[in-house]
Amino acid sequence: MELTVSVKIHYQNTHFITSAPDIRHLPEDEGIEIAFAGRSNAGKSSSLNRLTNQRSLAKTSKTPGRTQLINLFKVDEGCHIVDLPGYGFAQVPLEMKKKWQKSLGEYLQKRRCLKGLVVLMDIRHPMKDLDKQLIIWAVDSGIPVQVLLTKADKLKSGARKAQVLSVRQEALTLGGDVQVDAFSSLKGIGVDQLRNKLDVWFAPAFAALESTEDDLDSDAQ
Ligand SMILES: Nc1nc2c(ncn2[C@@H]2O[C@H](COP(=O)(O)OP(=O)(O)OP(=O)(O)O)[C@@H](O)[C@H]2O)c(=O)[nH]1
Ligand SMILES: [Mg+2]
Repeated sequence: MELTVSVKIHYQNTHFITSAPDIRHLPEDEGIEIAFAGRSNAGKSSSLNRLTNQRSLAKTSKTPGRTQLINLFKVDEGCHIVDLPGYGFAQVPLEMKKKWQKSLGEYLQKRRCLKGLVVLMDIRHPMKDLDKQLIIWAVDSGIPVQVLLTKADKLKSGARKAQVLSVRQEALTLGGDVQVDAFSSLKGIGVDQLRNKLDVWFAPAFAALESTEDDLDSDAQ
Protein backbone atom coordinates (compact mmCIF):
# COMPACT_ATOMS: atom_id res chain seq x y z
CA MET A 1 0.00 0.00 0.00
CA GLU A 2 1.36 3.39 -0.94
CA LEU A 3 1.15 5.98 1.76
CA THR A 4 0.71 9.51 0.46
CA VAL A 5 0.43 12.29 2.95
CA SER A 6 -0.21 15.82 1.80
CA VAL A 7 1.10 18.44 4.18
CA LYS A 8 1.17 22.21 4.39
CA ILE A 9 4.20 23.23 6.37
CA HIS A 10 4.29 26.55 8.22
CA TYR A 11 7.65 27.81 7.05
CA GLN A 12 7.39 30.89 9.24
CA ASN A 13 8.09 28.64 12.25
CA THR A 14 11.58 27.84 10.93
CA HIS A 15 14.37 28.56 13.39
CA PHE A 16 18.14 28.45 13.42
CA ILE A 17 19.71 25.37 15.01
CA THR A 18 23.44 25.51 14.45
CA SER A 19 26.36 26.55 12.26
CA ALA A 20 28.94 23.97 11.26
CA PRO A 21 32.42 24.70 9.84
CA ASP A 22 32.12 21.68 7.54
CA ILE A 23 29.72 18.85 6.79
CA ARG A 24 31.42 16.52 9.27
CA HIS A 25 30.17 18.75 12.06
CA LEU A 26 26.51 18.57 11.06
CA PRO A 27 24.10 16.89 13.49
CA GLU A 28 22.91 13.26 13.16
CA ASP A 29 22.14 12.04 9.66
CA GLU A 30 18.40 11.59 10.28
CA GLY A 31 15.02 13.03 9.36
CA ILE A 32 14.69 14.87 6.04
CA GLU A 33 17.18 17.51 4.98
CA ILE A 34 16.83 19.89 2.03
CA ALA A 35 19.96 21.78 1.01
CA PHE A 36 20.11 25.25 -0.55
CA ALA A 37 23.23 25.81 -2.63
CA GLY A 38 24.48 28.32 -5.16
CA ARG A 39 27.23 30.69 -6.15
CA SER A 40 28.10 33.50 -3.79
CA ASN A 41 25.64 36.33 -4.11
CA ALA A 42 23.07 34.17 -5.97
CA GLY A 43 20.45 35.19 -3.40
CA LYS A 44 20.38 32.12 -1.16
CA SER A 45 19.96 33.86 2.16
CA SER A 46 17.33 36.20 0.70
CA SER A 47 15.36 33.22 -0.61
CA LEU A 48 15.38 31.55 2.83
CA ASN A 49 14.16 34.73 4.45
CA ARG A 50 11.40 35.07 1.88
CA LEU A 51 10.41 31.39 2.17
CA THR A 52 10.06 31.73 5.93
CA ASN A 53 8.73 35.30 5.96
CA GLN A 54 11.51 36.26 8.34
CA ARG A 55 13.56 39.32 7.68
CA SER A 56 16.84 38.11 9.12
CA LEU A 57 16.75 34.35 9.58
CA ALA A 58 19.69 34.08 7.19
CA LYS A 59 22.10 36.98 6.91
CA THR A 60 22.15 38.71 3.54
CA SER A 61 24.94 40.91 2.32
CA LYS A 62 26.20 42.96 -0.57
CA THR A 63 29.65 41.42 -0.09
CA PRO A 64 29.83 38.02 -1.82
CA GLY A 65 31.12 35.07 0.18
CA ARG A 66 29.68 36.27 3.45
CA THR A 67 28.12 32.97 4.49
CA GLN A 68 31.10 30.65 5.04
CA LEU A 69 29.51 28.34 7.57
CA ILE A 70 26.92 25.67 6.92
CA ASN A 71 23.77 26.83 8.65
CA LEU A 72 21.14 24.34 9.75
CA PHE A 73 17.52 25.36 10.32
CA LYS A 74 14.64 23.36 11.75
CA VAL A 75 11.40 23.75 9.81
CA ASP A 76 9.29 21.18 11.67
CA GLU A 77 9.74 17.83 13.46
CA GLY A 78 12.30 15.84 11.44
CA CYS A 79 12.45 18.54 8.71
CA HIS A 80 15.60 20.59 8.22
CA ILE A 81 16.97 23.08 5.73
CA VAL A 82 20.69 23.44 5.23
CA ASP A 83 22.15 26.67 3.85
CA LEU A 84 25.46 25.69 2.22
CA PRO A 85 28.24 28.25 1.78
CA GLY A 86 28.23 30.01 -1.59
CA TYR A 87 30.81 28.79 -4.09
CA GLY A 88 32.65 30.44 -6.94
CA PHE A 89 33.74 33.44 -4.93
CA ALA A 90 36.82 34.76 -6.74
CA GLN A 91 38.70 35.95 -3.69
CA VAL A 92 38.71 32.61 -1.88
CA PRO A 93 42.15 30.92 -2.16
CA LEU A 94 42.30 27.99 -4.60
CA GLU A 95 43.17 25.47 -1.90
CA MET A 96 40.09 26.43 0.10
CA LYS A 97 37.93 26.23 -3.00
CA LYS A 98 39.16 22.73 -3.76
CA LYS A 99 38.63 21.60 -0.19
CA TRP A 100 35.13 23.00 -0.20
CA GLN A 101 34.25 21.39 -3.52
CA LYS A 102 35.46 18.04 -2.23
CA SER A 103 33.38 18.23 0.94
CA LEU A 104 30.36 19.48 -1.02
CA GLY A 105 30.62 16.43 -3.27
CA GLU A 106 30.93 14.17 -0.24
CA TYR A 107 27.93 15.77 1.41
CA LEU A 108 25.78 15.21 -1.67
CA GLN A 109 26.92 11.64 -2.07
CA LYS A 110 26.95 10.48 1.55
CA ARG A 111 24.36 12.42 3.51
CA ARG A 112 21.51 9.94 3.58
CA CYS A 113 18.90 12.32 5.00
CA LEU A 114 19.42 14.69 2.04
CA LYS A 115 16.19 14.36 0.04
CA GLY A 116 16.24 17.44 -2.15
CA LEU A 117 18.61 20.08 -3.46
CA VAL A 118 17.65 23.66 -4.29
CA VAL A 119 20.22 25.25 -6.59
CA LEU A 120 20.03 29.01 -6.87
CA MET A 121 21.45 30.87 -9.85
CA ASP A 122 21.21 34.51 -10.83
CA ILE A 123 18.80 34.46 -13.81
CA ARG A 124 21.28 36.64 -15.71
CA HIS A 125 24.23 34.22 -15.18
CA PRO A 126 22.85 30.66 -14.97
CA MET A 127 24.44 27.22 -15.30
CA LYS A 128 28.10 27.97 -14.59
CA ASP A 129 30.44 24.96 -14.36
CA LEU A 130 30.06 24.48 -10.62
CA ASP A 131 26.27 24.77 -10.82
CA LYS A 132 26.23 21.98 -13.38
CA GLN A 133 28.68 19.88 -11.38
CA LEU A 134 26.45 20.21 -8.34
CA ILE A 135 23.36 19.14 -10.29
CA ILE A 136 25.23 16.19 -11.81
CA TRP A 137 26.35 15.06 -8.34
CA ALA A 138 22.74 15.22 -7.12
CA VAL A 139 21.35 13.42 -10.18
CA ASP A 140 23.97 10.67 -9.79
CA SER A 141 22.89 10.25 -6.16
CA GLY A 142 19.19 10.10 -7.11
CA ILE A 143 18.40 13.39 -5.38
CA PRO A 144 15.74 15.61 -6.99
CA VAL A 145 16.80 19.15 -7.85
CA GLN A 146 14.88 22.43 -7.90
CA VAL A 147 16.71 25.15 -9.80
CA LEU A 148 15.65 28.68 -8.86
CA LEU A 149 16.59 31.42 -11.31
CA THR A 150 16.89 34.21 -8.79
CA LYS A 151 16.52 37.98 -9.08
CA ALA A 152 13.93 37.34 -11.82
CA ASP A 153 12.68 40.89 -11.19
CA LYS A 154 15.82 42.10 -12.98
CA LEU A 155 14.46 40.87 -16.34
CA LYS A 156 11.32 41.90 -18.19
CA SER A 157 8.64 39.24 -18.52
CA GLY A 158 9.57 38.15 -22.09
CA ALA A 159 13.30 37.87 -21.40
CA ARG A 160 12.56 36.07 -18.14
CA LYS A 161 10.41 33.42 -19.87
CA ALA A 162 13.01 32.93 -22.60
CA GLN A 163 15.74 32.44 -20.02
CA VAL A 164 13.65 29.90 -18.04
CA LEU A 165 13.01 27.91 -21.24
CA SER A 166 16.66 27.97 -22.24
CA VAL A 167 17.85 26.78 -18.80
CA ARG A 168 15.15 24.06 -18.85
CA GLN A 169 16.58 22.83 -22.15
CA GLU A 170 20.07 22.75 -20.68
CA ALA A 171 18.83 20.96 -17.56
CA LEU A 172 17.29 18.23 -19.74
CA THR A 173 20.76 17.29 -20.94
CA LEU A 174 21.77 16.52 -17.33
CA GLY A 175 19.04 13.88 -16.87
CA GLY A 176 17.43 13.17 -13.51
CA ASP A 177 14.60 14.98 -11.74
CA VAL A 178 15.52 18.62 -12.31
CA GLN A 179 12.88 21.35 -12.29
CA VAL A 180 13.68 24.93 -13.30
CA ASP A 181 11.65 27.99 -12.27
CA ALA A 182 12.02 31.75 -12.00
CA PHE A 183 12.30 33.22 -8.52
CA SER A 184 12.46 36.64 -6.91
CA SER A 185 12.79 37.25 -3.20
CA LEU A 186 12.16 40.91 -3.86
CA LYS A 187 8.86 40.50 -5.76
CA GLY A 188 7.75 37.14 -4.37
CA ILE A 189 7.91 35.38 -7.74
CA GLY A 190 7.92 31.56 -7.39
CA VAL A 191 7.70 31.56 -3.59
CA ASP A 192 4.42 29.61 -3.27
CA GLN A 193 5.66 27.12 -5.85
CA LEU A 194 8.85 26.60 -3.84
CA ARG A 195 6.81 26.01 -0.67
CA ASN A 196 4.69 23.42 -2.50
CA LYS A 197 7.81 21.63 -3.73
CA LEU A 198 9.35 21.56 -0.25
CA ASP A 199 6.03 20.30 1.18
CA VAL A 200 6.27 17.31 -1.17
CA TRP A 201 9.91 16.64 -0.32
CA PHE A 202 9.27 16.90 3.43
CA ALA A 203 6.00 14.88 3.37
CA PRO A 204 7.62 11.48 4.15
CA ALA A 205 8.69 12.88 7.55
CA PHE A 206 5.00 13.18 8.42
CA ALA A 207 4.16 9.78 6.96
CA ALA A 208 6.80 8.36 9.33
CA LEU A 209 5.18 10.19 12.25
CA GLU A 210 1.72 8.92 11.30
CA SER A 211 2.87 5.33 11.06
CA THR A 212 4.50 5.64 14.49
CA GLU A 213 1.17 6.89 15.80
CA ASP A 214 -0.59 3.94 14.13
CA ASP A 215 1.86 1.59 15.84
CA LEU A 216 1.11 3.23 19.17
CA ASP A 217 -2.65 2.88 18.53
CA SER A 218 -2.38 -0.80 17.73
CA ASP A 219 -0.15 -1.33 20.77
CA ALA A 220 -2.88 0.24 22.89
CA GLN A 221 -5.56 -2.15 21.63
N1 LIG B 1 16.84 42.55 -7.30
C1 LIG B 1 16.97 41.52 -6.46
N2 LIG B 1 18.06 41.45 -5.66
C2 LIG B 1 18.19 40.37 -4.84
C3 LIG B 1 17.21 39.33 -4.80
N3 LIG B 1 17.61 38.39 -3.92
C4 LIG B 1 18.80 38.82 -3.44
N4 LIG B 1 19.16 40.01 -3.98
C5 LIG B 1 20.37 40.80 -3.67
O1 LIG B 1 21.53 40.05 -3.99
C6 LIG B 1 22.56 40.23 -3.02
C7 LIG B 1 22.99 38.89 -2.43
O2 LIG B 1 21.90 38.29 -1.75
P1 LIG B 1 22.12 37.18 -0.61
O3 LIG B 1 20.77 36.64 -0.30
O4 LIG B 1 22.93 37.71 0.52
O5 LIG B 1 22.97 36.11 -1.44
P2 LIG B 1 23.70 34.77 -0.94
O6 LIG B 1 23.59 33.80 -2.06
O7 LIG B 1 23.17 34.34 0.38
O8 LIG B 1 25.20 35.29 -0.83
P3 LIG B 1 26.43 34.68 0.03
O9 LIG B 1 25.89 34.18 1.34
O10 LIG B 1 27.33 35.85 0.18
O11 LIG B 1 27.02 33.62 -0.81
C8 LIG B 1 21.99 41.19 -1.97
O12 LIG B 1 22.41 42.50 -2.28
C9 LIG B 1 20.49 41.05 -2.16
O13 LIG B 1 19.78 42.20 -1.79
C10 LIG B 1 16.03 39.47 -5.65
O14 LIG B 1 15.12 38.64 -5.69
N5 LIG B 1 15.99 40.58 -6.45
MG1 LIG C 1 24.12 33.90 2.19
